[in-house]
Amino acid sequence: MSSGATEQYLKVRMEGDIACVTLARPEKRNALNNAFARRLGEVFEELPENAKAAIIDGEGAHFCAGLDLSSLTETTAAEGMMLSRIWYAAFDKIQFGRVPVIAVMHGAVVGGGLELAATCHVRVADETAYYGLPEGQRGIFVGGSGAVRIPKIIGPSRMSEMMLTGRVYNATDGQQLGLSHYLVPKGEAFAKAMELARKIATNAPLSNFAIMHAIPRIAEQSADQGLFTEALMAAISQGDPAAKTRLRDFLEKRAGKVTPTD
Ligand code: 1HE
Repeated sequence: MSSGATEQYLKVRMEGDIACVTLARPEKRNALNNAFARRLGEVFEELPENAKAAIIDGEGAHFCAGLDLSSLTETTAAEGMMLSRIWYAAFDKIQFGRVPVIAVMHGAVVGGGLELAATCHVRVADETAYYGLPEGQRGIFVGGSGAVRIPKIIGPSRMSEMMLTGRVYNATDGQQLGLSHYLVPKGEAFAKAMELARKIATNAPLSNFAIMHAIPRIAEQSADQGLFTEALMAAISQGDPAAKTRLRDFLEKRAGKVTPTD
């Protein structure tokens, strides 16, 4: 259910077949409270039919300052548990939704903001981006799926160290660690994300679905089960008419070759 109070925090627009979702609470550095997090999930559930990829960015100088800390001052343990469940549900709708999602990161990508970025399939940063998990300093713990998603990117040891010491990684470090897949000059991340989104949108929808849904699940399976799941997904995608057309296009010299980038 959408809430009038949170509508103003999220701006959604279509650029062709790309859905652009902007966190728009710059006065609080795009900090997410419960209603905001819930609405974010709903937006991804309700993406327009014609959307083939999506981009999340943040208004102002920062991507996202994480959890709105004012929402924790009076909460009980039981309410805290429910808060996490709201974030999990919302973030699942992003990671396991209908279309691949690209995060555009600049400025602070911290706490729940990093958890949100880790949920996205592709992450583009500009050189102002920095990454931190200040939960240790705030007396709390990650609660928006970061303990599951972030170690898959940087490893549990590095995540623990970040949280224990309050270490902040800059954009160059973040690129080396895999927190970003692309690092571009200041102000150019959205354009890069749009270029990538347009490329993703030209893939066969079933391939995109398999990449988003099968790869993270196979990573959780034993090798034996993972290979079985992979073979199923490969067989289903190969059987799709879109695959047959694309394979023929290549064999009959109508499709591009794989070429090195600059
Ligand atoms: C906030 C929040 C927030 C800013 N909750 N209000 N996240 C953090 O611990 C990060 C806390 N924020 C910061 O360290 C800084 O605000 C920033 C580095 C992100 C930005 O600094 P700056 O100088 O641009 O802004 P500012 O002056 O610090 O903040 C502007 C306003 O936003 C100010 O409110 P105002 O009423 O005084 O104008 C801040 O209080 C407010 N603000 N960040 C609430 N996070 C599901 S569990 C996830 C657990 C976590 O995410 S823990 C990490 C939380």
